[in-house]
Amino acid sequence: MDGQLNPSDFVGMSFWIISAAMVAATFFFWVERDRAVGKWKTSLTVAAMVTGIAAIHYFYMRGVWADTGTSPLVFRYVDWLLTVPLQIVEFYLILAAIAVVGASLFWRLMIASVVMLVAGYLGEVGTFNVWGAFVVGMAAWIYIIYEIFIGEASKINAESGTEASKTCFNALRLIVTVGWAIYPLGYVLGYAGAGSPEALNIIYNLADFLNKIAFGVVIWAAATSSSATETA
Ligand SMILES: *C/C=C(C)/C=C/C=C(C)/C=C/C1=C(C)CCCC1(C)C
Repeated sequence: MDGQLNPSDFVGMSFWIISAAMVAATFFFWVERDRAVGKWKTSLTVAAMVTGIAAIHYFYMRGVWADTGTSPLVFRYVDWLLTVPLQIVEFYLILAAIAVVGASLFWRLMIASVVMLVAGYLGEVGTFNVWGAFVVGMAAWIYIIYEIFIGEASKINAESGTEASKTCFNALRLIVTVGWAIYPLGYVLGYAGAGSPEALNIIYNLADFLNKIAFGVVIWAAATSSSATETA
């Protein structure tokens, strides 16, 4: 292969289109930061960091796919290891804006997200049994869901949240539950039976598009809503 993207290669084209969307989203969050009030400004900065980091990785991953026709596995996980913890930081920032939040909650969420990703990586590269690693990754994800629906994070949101912060928190936890569920689906379709790198990559790509951009849009909506002044 000559490194040129074939327009009929829909997986390759999805890398391309999402690169453009990530760049556009980064500019959007960055510029809109001016309209946000108080502590919400930092949240928009972090949203722009997430899509910005993803944009760089998407440009590169598109090249790997076009050149080799194989999954850009290492760069995918480097991207996730940078951006998923940043999204965890977002959750924490929203809670920290409304209440005094212990650092242990932050670390529990952070460690769970890293365990989830490291397990997935070791399963995908074949260091661990692919399904054993999957179970470990699922358990870590389910722990995060527990924390934001039932655990301490959910209690802080319910007790101290303002209208804007609650709407934002509730939308973000929906993304972490429903939006993030697309990833294990991609993993299963990528490795069950004969396995399919096409299915794996197209599903991961769509999931990133949704979860990184929608995540930022939810924060943007809260940051620029009139009630955001409550937490300024
Ligand atoms: C911007 C990137 C994001 C939000 C990536 C999220 C990735 C996941 C939620 C991955 C989840 C996985 C499991 C729950 C089981 C093991 C396999 C993974 C790593 C794909």
